[in-house]
This record gives sequence, C-alpha cells and structure tokens, in this order.
Amino acid sequence: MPAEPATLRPEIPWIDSDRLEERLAASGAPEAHKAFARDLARDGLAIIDLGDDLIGLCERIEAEVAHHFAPGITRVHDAWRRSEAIRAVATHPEILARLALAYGRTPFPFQSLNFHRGSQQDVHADTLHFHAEPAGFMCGVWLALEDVRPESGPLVYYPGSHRLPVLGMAEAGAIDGATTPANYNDLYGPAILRRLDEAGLKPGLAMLKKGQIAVWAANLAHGGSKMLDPASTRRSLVLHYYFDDCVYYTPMLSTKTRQARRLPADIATGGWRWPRRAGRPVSVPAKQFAAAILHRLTRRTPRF
Ligand SMILES: O=C(O)CCC(=O)C(=O)O
Repeated sequence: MPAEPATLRPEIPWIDSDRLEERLAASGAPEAHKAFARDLARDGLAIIDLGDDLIGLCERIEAEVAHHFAPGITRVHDAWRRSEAIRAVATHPEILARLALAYGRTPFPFQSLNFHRGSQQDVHADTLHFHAEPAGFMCGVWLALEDVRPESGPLVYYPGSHRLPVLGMAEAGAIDGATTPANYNDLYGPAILRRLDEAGLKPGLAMLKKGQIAVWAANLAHGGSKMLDPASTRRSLVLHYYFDDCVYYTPMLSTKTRQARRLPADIATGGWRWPRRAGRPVSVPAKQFAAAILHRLTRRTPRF
C-alpha cells in the first residue's frame, strides 16, 4: 500500500478527528470499511468479520505455534518470525485497508503475541506501553483462533474509554522515572479502574467466533477477564500496529526529560522502522539500536 505524501498525513488519527465523516465520504472505500472506522471512533473497538476467509490461516497458525506451548507457557512473543501464517494475517490487505482508512496513515504490524489460554491480564491501555508522536497512531488487533467461550476468560474492554485522558505512571502517582513492576501493579491498575468507574464506563466481553477480529484503539482500556474454567483454552493471536512517519516510544519507561524511543520491527519486511518526525529521522538511543541489531542477527526471519 503506497504511503501518502507527507503533506497529506493527518496529525491526528481520522477516528479522533471531527472530519472523520468528510474523510470517509471522500474515500470511495467499501461500506464495510467505513462502518469499521465509525465503530472504532465511537467505541474504541471494532470487529472485522471476513466470513470463513481466515479459518484456514487460524488453523495454520495453531499448527505453526503449537510446539512453543510447553507446560507452563501461556503466551509466545513474536512467533511471526517463524510463522508464515502469522505474517500472512498481519499483512492481510483487508486489515491494512481498514486501518489505513480509520487512521489516515499507512499501518505496519510490529509485534505478535500468541495465547493458548485466557491472559487474565489486568485492565490497561496500550498507551502506557506503546505510544506514538503524533498521539494515537497505534492499535491492537486480536484474532480468535477458536470460538471464545465465556468460561475461558474472554478479552474484556470498556467501550468509550479511548476518549478518557491518557493515563501515565505519573498521573497514576508514580515518581517520575521510577516505574517498577510493583508500582505498576499498585498504582496503575487501581488508577485506571478508578477512572473507568468515575466515568461510569461498563465492561464488555469480546465473544468472538474463530476467524473474527477485534481491533482496539491505543487508549482503550482492556485486559483479560477471569478464567472461570482453568482448564479451558482460548487460543488467540494479538498483533500490535504502528503507523508510518511517527516517533515510537514506551511511556512507562520514559521520564519528563527522556523519551524511551523504540525501533519497532516491521513484520512485512522482517526489518525495522526508524522513528520519524514530519518525514525526518529522529535519534534512537544506542541501547535500542544495539538490541534491534542483535534481534535481527539472532532471529532469522524467512522471506515470504
Ligand atoms: O487477550 C487478552 O486476554 C488480553 C490481551 C491484551 O491485553 C493485550 O495484548 O494488550
């Protein structure tokens, strides 16, 4: 998909803009894509249903990652490097076209997570972990590799919470630059739940069928609900996307004076994307650069 000329790239995602309808009308996009963008703008989560199109890929993903799930391992990071089927989903034209329409920039997938069971992950927004400048150019894509059952700990989310102010560790009460696993759990978790409660937002469960996809906006509060049956499986694939020509960083590890910049991978090429501001490359700390090179050298990604 060709990148838009830099002059046409919006500074805020279309889904966050009061010009969304104007943009959709001018796009000539299929009605299903427009409905997706409207749902994402309104709720912060939207469903992509490609009928049976992804069923075969779901089965291939399961076959390609099954051997990673040794006893005790419930999530696998970046299996895209070894799974052609994950790369095929991550770069699926139907997903990329919807994201490009909703955001107004060209998306690229940079990370994958496979789950065998429910994650039971605490409620959070991805804006704490993966943020961008300009803000909002990041989203999560969740593919059901099997029908989700209520007892398996479905993905939980709070419709409308993407419109709340971004909650960082400082707003949650942490001393600047002092994020630790303990204060993350003690401060961030309760703070986001308090905000959701004060805003009167109620949770929903993503009861997806095999092959259906949920896309969430970066600031949507979400997590994994409690597994009512500990033996149940809930096989799923999570992909994280950034958009071109942005600065990518980790707010949780940033301070008032130091932005913890990222050098995200690009699943489409197996390489990485250099962060940019208005078309110009920005600096990346040597540590991140070295980590990206090491990653590249030690984890071979076959071409496809
Ligand atoms: O799949 C889940 O249970 C939660 C996933 C999640 O919160 C995430 O990937 O950010």
